[in-house]
Parts: sequence; structure tokens; C-alpha cells
Amino acid sequence: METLNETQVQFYRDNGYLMLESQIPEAEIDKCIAEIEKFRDEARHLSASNDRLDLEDTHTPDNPRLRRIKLPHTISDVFAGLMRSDHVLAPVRDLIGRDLRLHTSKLNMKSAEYGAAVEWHQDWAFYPHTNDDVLAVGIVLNDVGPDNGPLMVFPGTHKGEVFDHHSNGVFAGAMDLEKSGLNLSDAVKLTGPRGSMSIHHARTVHGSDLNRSDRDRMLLLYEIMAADAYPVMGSMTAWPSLQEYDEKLLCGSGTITPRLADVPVRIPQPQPDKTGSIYEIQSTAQKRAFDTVM
Ligand SMILES: O=C(O)CCC(=O)C(=O)O
Repeated sequence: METLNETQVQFYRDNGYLMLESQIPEAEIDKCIAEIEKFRDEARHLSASNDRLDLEDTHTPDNPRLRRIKLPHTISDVFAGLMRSDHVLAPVRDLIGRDLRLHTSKLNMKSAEYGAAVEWHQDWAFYPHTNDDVLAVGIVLNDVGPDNGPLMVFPGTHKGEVFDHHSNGVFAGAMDLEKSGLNLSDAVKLTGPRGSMSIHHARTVHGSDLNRSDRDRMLLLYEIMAADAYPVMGSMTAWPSLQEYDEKLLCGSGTITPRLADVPVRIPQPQPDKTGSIYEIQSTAQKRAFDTVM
């Protein structure tokens, strides 16, 4: 073990998530916040989402509303540096081994008073792999309490089935809690001071409500997997070439012999017409659990 203790590892194995309070130093969080301001400025000049920035449905250039910074590690040295730091990677290595590959990164803004909800889903439904040593790290950039749209998880669901995320026969990236037999009262809110870091298993059911408070809730997400987990055909994982895939290695080495595990898989196909971000994909879902605007 580099940093986690056995109790923490066992908690993750049993529950499919872990919360590490005050894991990221204050100075790193300050750098992230300063960086975000540059992207907020950029959003002021946009009338539609682009490949860097995803805008709230209620955004206008006069009333700029940034919903997500896409692939922040590719457009900011601050987010790239933090991703490769031991603050992030050491706990992940303790959970899924020394050879790690990035799946993707994103920064969900969930701004005060309107920040969008994320419908219930399993990341695994978007990108099934040959084994499920696949997880998401969430870095909490503002204090998160129960009322500013905390990430919510259903403990233990990482050991169960992959739920139906289709609507009218098309992948919509959102599940129906009632049909899935899950009870909202079992969901756990991942709250904590800024600098905390959550880790959730790719099969763990999770989502988050609108931010109904007067406090922002910015969450920086790095999705990471064991280097021997390969995407199943039809997965929403980018697969440009082996060379570019290996450029996503974060530590250790790659392999061309995937580890095959007995994991449940549903293929996220056919894809909907809108695939720009999870928000756009989920807007195609027939039934929504959370309000879309306040
Ligand atoms: O920002 C959140 O609360 C949830 C993020 C998430 O699950 C996602 O973007 O896939």
C-alpha cells in the first residue's frame, strides 16, 4: 500500500466508493479555481457548446452559464499536472494496481442556483471493458454539503447487474430507479470540504441533483482504469490507435493482452444523435429523476 489502509481498501471493495477528506493540498485547489476563471471568461463569448466547453441549456452570451469544461487535462497544465500527481494516483494504485490508463477527464461546474443535474447512471453502461478495474476520481473544488448537488452513490451496486440505460431502443445514458428496484433512501451523499477526493467504481450507480443552493459545486473528474482493461466493442471509449491509447498511460506500462473477467455487459448502442456530453446524451432519456431547471 502506498497511502490507503486496509480498512479503506476493504470499504471500497464492499461499497464501490471511497471518500478521502482533504486529500488535495489547498494550494492545488487554489490553482484549479484560478484556472477555471479563464474558462468562465471564454464562455462569455460563446453562443453554443464547443469541443472545450459545454454550456447550460439556459446559457446566453449575456447571461453566461458554463456547465462543463471538457477534457480539462488537454487544455490546462494545471489539470494535467494534478492528474499525474501522487495525490490522485497513489490511492488509485492501491485500489487497482500500478499500471494505469486515463479514460477521460471533465470538470462539472454545477454552479450555484442552476447547475444541472446528472441523471442516475453507471459509467460502466457507457464504457464496458474486459475487466472492471475501472473507476472515477472526483476532486471536490468547493465545500460540498447535502444541498449544493453532491455526488450521490448507491453502495454495493458495483457488485450487481448493469442496468438498462436505453430509451426507446436507443442508448440514453440514464436509468430508471424504479424499474431498477433501487430505493432513493439508500443513496449516500458524498459531502466533504474542498480538497476532498471521492473514488467510485465504474459499476456503482450514481447521480446528482440540480444545485439549488447559493454555493457552487465544482467537481473535477478523472476516469481511470487498469491498463489491462480494454474497451469492449461498441463501448464509448475513444480508440484511435494503439499508439494513441498508450499515450493515455498515467503510470506503469501498457499491454496488448487484456485481462478478461466475468463482468456483466450491455453495449451502449445504438447511440443517440446527441453525444457531445453526458448532459446532452441524458436529455434524450424519456423519464428524468431530477428537475432540469429551477
Ligand atoms: O457531477 C456530478 O455530480 C456527476 C458526474 C458524473 O457522474 C458524470 O459526469 O459522469
